[in-house]
Amino acid sequence: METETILVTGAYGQIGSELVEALQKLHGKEHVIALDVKEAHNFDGIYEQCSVLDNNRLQELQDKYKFTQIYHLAALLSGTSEKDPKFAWELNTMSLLYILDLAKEHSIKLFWPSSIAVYGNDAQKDQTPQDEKQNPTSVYGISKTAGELWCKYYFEKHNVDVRSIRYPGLISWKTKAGGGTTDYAVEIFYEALEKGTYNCFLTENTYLPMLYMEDAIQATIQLMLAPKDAISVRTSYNLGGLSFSPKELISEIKKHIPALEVTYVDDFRQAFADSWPNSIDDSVAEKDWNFSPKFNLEKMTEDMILNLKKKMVDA
Ligand code: AKB
Repeated sequence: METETILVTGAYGQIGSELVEALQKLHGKEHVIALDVKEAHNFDGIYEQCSVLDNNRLQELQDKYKFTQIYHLAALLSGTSEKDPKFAWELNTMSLLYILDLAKEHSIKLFWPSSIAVYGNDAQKDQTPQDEKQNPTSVYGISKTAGELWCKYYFEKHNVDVRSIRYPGLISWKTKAGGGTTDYAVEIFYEALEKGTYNCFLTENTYLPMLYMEDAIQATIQLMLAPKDAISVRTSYNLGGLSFSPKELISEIKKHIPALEVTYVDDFRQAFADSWPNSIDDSVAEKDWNFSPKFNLEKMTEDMILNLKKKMVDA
């Protein structure tokens, strides 16, 4: 493998915290630079505190480290974006443009995350195809649709090797999700173990595509390692993996925590969930770079509970 110098933005986020560790294992700690707007706390590796909207600083960091790859993860998710739409647009879209320009000027290979939020009410709900129409209803979804088109534009006009995944809801035990619509599927595990009760903000039969973080990290790295000519999609790849409703997840969790009690009070995120796919057709990702998730609902639930219990004992 060639020697890479890799920047990961949003390094303290749900994906970033696990991706940094995986990249450190693959490339060595000295080759991964973690960046976040937060102050470093107990960080094991190279860390830079910086806003992704500070374009001058990003350029200085490029001069300092000479990045060959960037994973640009910093963004506001669907719930938080609605609270400050203009800031969400600026953070999610302007920072991508700064990074795309860096990638263009310095021939950097780039990963950028899109989301199932690009789809709207008029998209096919079940097994949503790769090229289905996009009419997003959330500020977050709008920023992701625009971002996908910017990625394709920079690939076609400037030959930037930018690769992207439309992540579904991601379920993880190392770092909590923050500000999304699919967060219920992470929160419920914590509350089931800590309190034995959960108040769900989506209705019980809301199906959404989901993926366990281990599979998401594996897919992300696999996509970045794939040969350039295998990449047929320069907007963003559909990725599904799992599809389940709160009711189905609860019945799986109850196999481990039978006393769990759940109430339902839906909030503004229900409308986003209703506008998103129930499940995703990810056959193009499978064909182009062999996406093949390992975790089903049962295995994922078991692994989450096992690891969260250990984490709670160690805390
Ligand atoms: C969210 O719920 O906002 C995110 C996403 C599906 O992109 N998890």
